[in-house]
Amino acid sequence: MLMPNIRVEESRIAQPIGAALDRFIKNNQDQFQYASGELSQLLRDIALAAKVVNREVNKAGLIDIMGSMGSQNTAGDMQQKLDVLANIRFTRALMKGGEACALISEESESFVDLNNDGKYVIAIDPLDGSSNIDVNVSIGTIFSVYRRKSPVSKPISAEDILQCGSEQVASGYILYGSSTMLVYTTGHGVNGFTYDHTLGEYFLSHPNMKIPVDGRIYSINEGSANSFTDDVRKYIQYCKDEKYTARYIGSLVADFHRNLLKGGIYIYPATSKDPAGKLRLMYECNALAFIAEQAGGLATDGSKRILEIKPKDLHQRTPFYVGSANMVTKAKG
Ligand code: FDP
Repeated sequence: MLMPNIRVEESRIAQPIGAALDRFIKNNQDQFQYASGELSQLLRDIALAAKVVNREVNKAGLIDIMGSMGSQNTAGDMQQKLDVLANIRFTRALMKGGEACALISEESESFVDLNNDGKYVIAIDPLDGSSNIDVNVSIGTIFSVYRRKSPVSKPISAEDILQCGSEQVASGYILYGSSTMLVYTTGHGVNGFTYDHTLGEYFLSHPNMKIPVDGRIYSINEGSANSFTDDVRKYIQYCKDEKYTARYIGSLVADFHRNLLKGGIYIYPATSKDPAGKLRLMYECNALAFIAEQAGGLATDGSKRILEIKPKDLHQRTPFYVGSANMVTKAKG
C-alpha cells in the first residue's frame, strides 16, 4: 500500500519538543565574549546538579530529608536538611567541574576555595524559600557567575569575590515548582527551559523571555506593613486603589518567575526590623536583577540600580524592588 508522503516538518502528530539545553548552550556559545567553552561547561554543571536537587526535592516527603538540621546558617536561619543537601550537591558539581575557583553561598560564612584553576566565581543560594520546603510549596536555586579577576596562579582575592552585579557574565535560577524550570541569561536575553523528567533533559520552552512593561500584580509581605516606610505603604495603597492583584508565595524565585511571565512587582523593602532589607545582594538580588533587566524590567533598592551596588560583604543585605519597568519606577515614589 502506498503511504501518503507526509513531510516531517509539517507533521502535526509529532510536534517538535524544543532545543535541548546542551544544544542551546553550544549553539549560543559564540555570543559570549570569552567563548572558550568553559562558561558553557559551568552552566551544564549547574544544570546537572539541579537535576539531582530536583530529584531530592521531589521525594522530600518520602525520606528523612525534611525538617531542620538543628543548626543555623550565616543569616541565622535554621538550616533545613534540604538546604544543606543542595549546598553539597552544587559545591561538589562545581568543584569537580573545574571551571569555578570559588563559591559564595548562603550556607557558608566565608567563600569556599574550590582548589581549581577555574576562571569563574559563583555566588549561589542553593535552596531559596526554605520555609516553604516542609509544606510542599515551590522553592528555587539562584546563581550568579563572575569572571575571576586575579591571575589563576595567585590566591583568590577580595576583588574576585566582591564584584558588582553589573560584572556578572551569567545568572539564572531553577524553580522547583509544578514543573521544574531553569531560566538563565548570559547578557543576550533570557531563556527558560522546562525539565522533562522522563527524558532527563531540559528543553527550551520559553525563548527570549520579556517581562511586560506594565503589570497588575504586587508581591510583598503585607503582614509587615507596620514596619514599612510611609513611601512603601503609600505604594501599596496605590496598588489597592488601582485594583491590582496581591500575590505573595514567600519564595523569591517563585514570586519573581510569576511576575516575569505575567507582569508585576516584587518588593522586599527596608523594615524597622531589617533596616537594610532581608534579601542578600550577592546570591539573591544580583542574579534576579540581571535577568529582570535582560527581560526589559528593572531592579532597584528603592532608588539605586541593584547591579551598581558595590558589595562590602559576602552576606550583605539590600531592599529589593524588581519587576515590570513602569511598576518599579512608580514604586520609587
Ligand atoms: P525564606 O526566608 O523562606 O528562605 O530569601 C529568603 C526568603 O525566603 C525569600 O525566598 C522570600 O521571598 C522571603 O525570604 C520571605 O520572607 P518573609 O517571610 O519575611 O516574607
